[in-house]
Amino acid sequence: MSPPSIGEKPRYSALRLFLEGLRGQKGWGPAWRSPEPKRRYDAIIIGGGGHGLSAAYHLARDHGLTDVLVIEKAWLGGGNTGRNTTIIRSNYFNRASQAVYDASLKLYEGLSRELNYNIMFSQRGSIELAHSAAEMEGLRRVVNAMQVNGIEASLLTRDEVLDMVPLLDPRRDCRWPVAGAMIQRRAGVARHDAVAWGYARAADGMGVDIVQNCAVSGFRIEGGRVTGVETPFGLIEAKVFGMAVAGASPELAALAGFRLPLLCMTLQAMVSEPLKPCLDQVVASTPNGAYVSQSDKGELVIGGGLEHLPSFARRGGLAKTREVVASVVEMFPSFSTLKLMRQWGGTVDTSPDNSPILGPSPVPNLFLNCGWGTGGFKAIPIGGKLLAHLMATGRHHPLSEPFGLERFATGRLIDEAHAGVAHD
Ligand code: FAD
Ligand code: PYC
Repeated sequence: MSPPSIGEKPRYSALRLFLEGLRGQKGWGPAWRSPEPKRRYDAIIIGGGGHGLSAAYHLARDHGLTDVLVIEKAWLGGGNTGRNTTIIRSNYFNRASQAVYDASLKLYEGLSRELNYNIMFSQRGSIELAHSAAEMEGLRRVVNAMQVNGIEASLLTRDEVLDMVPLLDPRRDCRWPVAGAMIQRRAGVARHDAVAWGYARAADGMGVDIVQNCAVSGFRIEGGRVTGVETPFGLIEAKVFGMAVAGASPELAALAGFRLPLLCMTLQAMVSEPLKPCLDQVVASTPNGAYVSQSDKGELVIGGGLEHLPSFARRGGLAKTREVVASVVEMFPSFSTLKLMRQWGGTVDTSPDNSPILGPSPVPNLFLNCGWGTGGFKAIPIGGKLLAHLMATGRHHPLSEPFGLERFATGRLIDEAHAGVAHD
């Protein structure tokens, strides 16, 4: 059986997998092309992370715009998309945020099938712990706010939590006693690289060009509009541009002549040596500043809060690593014997209200998708869809309307500082 040509939906997948196994997996072709870019496109997206690739996919699929180029400085998904701890949930406080994140969660639920690419979405539930009656009251407010808007979430008693997560320290007099929790059962984790690769393959299949190792180093602006971007291949022109570059957003904005209200900081994560399955949910404690889940390989995937220093170093500091490990071990004493295997960081673009920026930039045909900070992996499906809508129509989709840049002037902020462990 010959390998499917690029973009062709592989049929007979199980048979193909079996046959490839017999011949040592030698028949797989690249999942997307690596074309030399043309001089001119209808649309250019800067940034080949999840949001940029999802936007390219939606431009082609939802709007029939296939003369599209994605330009990536390094490798696809090598930014925060490939560095995050993959938590997908929609337990946010404001109605506008809940609408965006829950639309994204729903898209994730069908994504493996839609892209014909296994993103390994595991809806194992996300538990947010409370350690006191006052913290329980805070969680009750979030659960109420979600239920009012028709989004599933519920409270767990102390006994229910300890039943579900037996490795938590059950003592009432320990440093972080369990008082109860909030659970969103539809929440979970997915394979981050697969999300980027799945979107890349699907977009490529519809004719989108993807170019890696190609940094945008400048904008050509004529008559107040962007007409092209400077790249190692020279100037590449287009009618409309989208920017989805996360931690590089302030730098790119400066090249286009405007400023963004974003601070870039390091968020780190780490994994332990692999263990037999022992933790069935994602467990987070915002008060304690740590969270943990178990990967399919068995490693504990651990993270904590931001390093509150502006930085572009994609490596967390030892002080924060220690703090996070201590927090996890205080909650799960039996994890204290584990070895830490790897630690890394990503540059996250945090906005003043911990909500993303989606909308037109001050340059009319350049549209923004940024400011997701510590929480944008869960939003990749919807973030791309909303950027594509902006680029194709020049107008907001109703879901992105509240997230425009102008909210920092009007004061209509969407405060999500307490929407999770790394969100403040
Ligand atoms: P990126 O994936 O960073 O993609 C941007 C791309 O733009 C990069 O590939 C970069 O190389 C490229 N680029 C930059 N400059 C240029 C240029 N000049 N020219 C061309 N290309 C350029 N979110 C969650 O929802 N759940 C989590 O559990 C979670 N955990 C996290 C844990 C850590 C440690 C980190 C760092 C982040 C975490 N996040 C989480 C946040 C999430 O990873 C990001 O919000 C999300 O991945 C952003 O996706 P993106 O596509 O916008 O950015
Ligand atoms: O968005 O759920 C999240 C998250 C947890 C840690 C970092 N981001």
